[in-house]
Amino acid sequence: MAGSGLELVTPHGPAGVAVLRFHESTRKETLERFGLHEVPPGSVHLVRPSLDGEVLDEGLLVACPDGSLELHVHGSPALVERLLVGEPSARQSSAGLSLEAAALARVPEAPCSAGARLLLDQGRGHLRRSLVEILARADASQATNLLDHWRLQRFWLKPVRVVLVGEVNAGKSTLFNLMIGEEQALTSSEEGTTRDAVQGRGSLGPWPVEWIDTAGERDDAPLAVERAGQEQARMAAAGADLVLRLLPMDGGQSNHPSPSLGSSLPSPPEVILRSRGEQASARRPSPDAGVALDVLDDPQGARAAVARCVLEALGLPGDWTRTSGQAALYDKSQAEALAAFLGGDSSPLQALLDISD
Ligand SMILES: Nc1nc2c(ncn2[C@@H]2O[C@H](COP(=O)(O)OP(=O)(O)OP(=O)(O)O)[C@@H](O)[C@H]2O)c(=O)[nH]1
Ligand SMILES: [Mg+2]
Repeated sequence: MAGSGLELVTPHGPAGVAVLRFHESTRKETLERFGLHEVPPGSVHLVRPSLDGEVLDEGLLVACPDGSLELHVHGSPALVERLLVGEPSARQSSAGLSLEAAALARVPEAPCSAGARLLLDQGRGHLRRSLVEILARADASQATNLLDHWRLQRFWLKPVRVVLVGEVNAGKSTLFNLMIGEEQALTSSEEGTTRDAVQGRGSLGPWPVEWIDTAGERDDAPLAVERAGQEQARMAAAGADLVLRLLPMDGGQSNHPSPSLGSSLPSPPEVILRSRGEQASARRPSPDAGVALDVLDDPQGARAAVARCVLEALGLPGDWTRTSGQAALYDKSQAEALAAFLGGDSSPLQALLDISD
């Protein structure tokens, strides 16, 4: 696995425990993948590695003093192989690839057809031509235009990640099922029904969305498994693009701690929603206490209200198309290189262009 950023440290073959090491250079994306931000050296975190939406196992992520991260999982060869083969940087490492080849390598991963078309265009050299022009003419407005579009179109390449949090029984799983359009999560009037985070794919207008339902919050969770689920919910929320906090109409606290896990990075934006909206006329909370949803009696209205909240909070238009054959950024490193160019340093941009087929 040399060069892919992930290697098996323990011997191949059946074992009690397998240890996989993520190279220091992939630290940031690895932490994001597990819903974590910065973690102190020597710390250990419970994680659930997943592939294409399926949770593969429960494991421990260890932050090593040298900056690398180790994943300790059960040593089943089948599991280890899936982790190695499925590792995103192993499948689509863009290191050493030209702008065109790296774009084409990502097409199978695109979460929507608009994203696939965007990548195919860059495979035909549109981004290269635009970046060459930007450098030759010191064209700040073309650079700014590409960056403005990246802010939106990045969600065609990696879905918007929306995490539902809130106290037990608030109606998170009911809302989750509504937003993905199927009964994937278990719902019940019993508190503490959801114990593991559940992921499901949906879309809002042109934007693919990864919805994540989580274990509810309560101070006196009786079982360790529920407390682990609550910790997992905090980790998922910290890695979200948007957190939706669901509170019942007739109560609930909106002042829970932010999900930053003590990181110095900013917390994701959070929007308050109120379930059991049918009680709104009887007990109307203050106008700034959140958008009321009547999920059971008016699912369509509730869905539309949540869609509006999400799009507005993230500044995403409800309708967005792109003319084919246009240049577009498709990786954060390209956006960073353009930002450096606008700040007066063109060397990262030049480095992107230096690799050709
Ligand atoms: N009347 C009414 N009931 C609702 C609404 N949304 C959810 N419920 C009911 O509230 C109960 C709890 O819903 P869940 O979706 O399981 O709640 P949860 O937040 O996922 O609960 P935990 O998994 O225990 O944290 C269920 O009986 C739902 O049918 C709503 O808008 N109105
Ligand atoms: Mg639930």
